[in-house]
Amino acid sequence: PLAQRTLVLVKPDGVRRGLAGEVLRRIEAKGYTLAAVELRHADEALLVEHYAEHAGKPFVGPLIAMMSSGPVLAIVAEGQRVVEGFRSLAGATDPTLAAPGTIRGDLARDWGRPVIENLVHGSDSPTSAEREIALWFPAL
Ligand code: DAT
Ligand code: MG
Repeated sequence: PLAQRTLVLVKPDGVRRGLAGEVLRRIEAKGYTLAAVELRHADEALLVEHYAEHAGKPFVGPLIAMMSSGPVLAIVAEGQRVVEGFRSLAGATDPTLAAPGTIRGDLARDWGRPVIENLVHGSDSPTSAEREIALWFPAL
């Protein structure tokens, strides 16, 4: 089967805490290939597009504010079933409940605003992955 790609973001909380390298390490240790890695400060327009599926939900305002509070490390990872594979590495959305052994379970917690500071984003399907990669890395 052909290789697949996914978009991973180390969110500003993760970059601020010095965990960008640890996330890259876990992606590489799992055996996926890095196709692109770039530190960038996302503007609001990009984030509104990125989170289009959540438009109108109560957490989207605070989410976009958090995501634009500092630089993110944007990563394109590649390999068979990498979309599912990275979601498995990342763990459940709520970092308080994410299983130990996962990125969120091991490295993230609730700091007073439930769920939102969960360290990483990973595309949720191959279709979302290609849409998100086109947004973040138009040249790829
Ligand atoms: P995931 O990032 O696991 O794919 P999602 O796509 O449902 O989760 O939500 C996108 C992000 O929005 C998530 O990483 C953190 C934030 N979020 C989701 N549900 C939330 C909630 N109930 N309260 C606060 N933030 C939330
Ligand atoms: Mg999602």
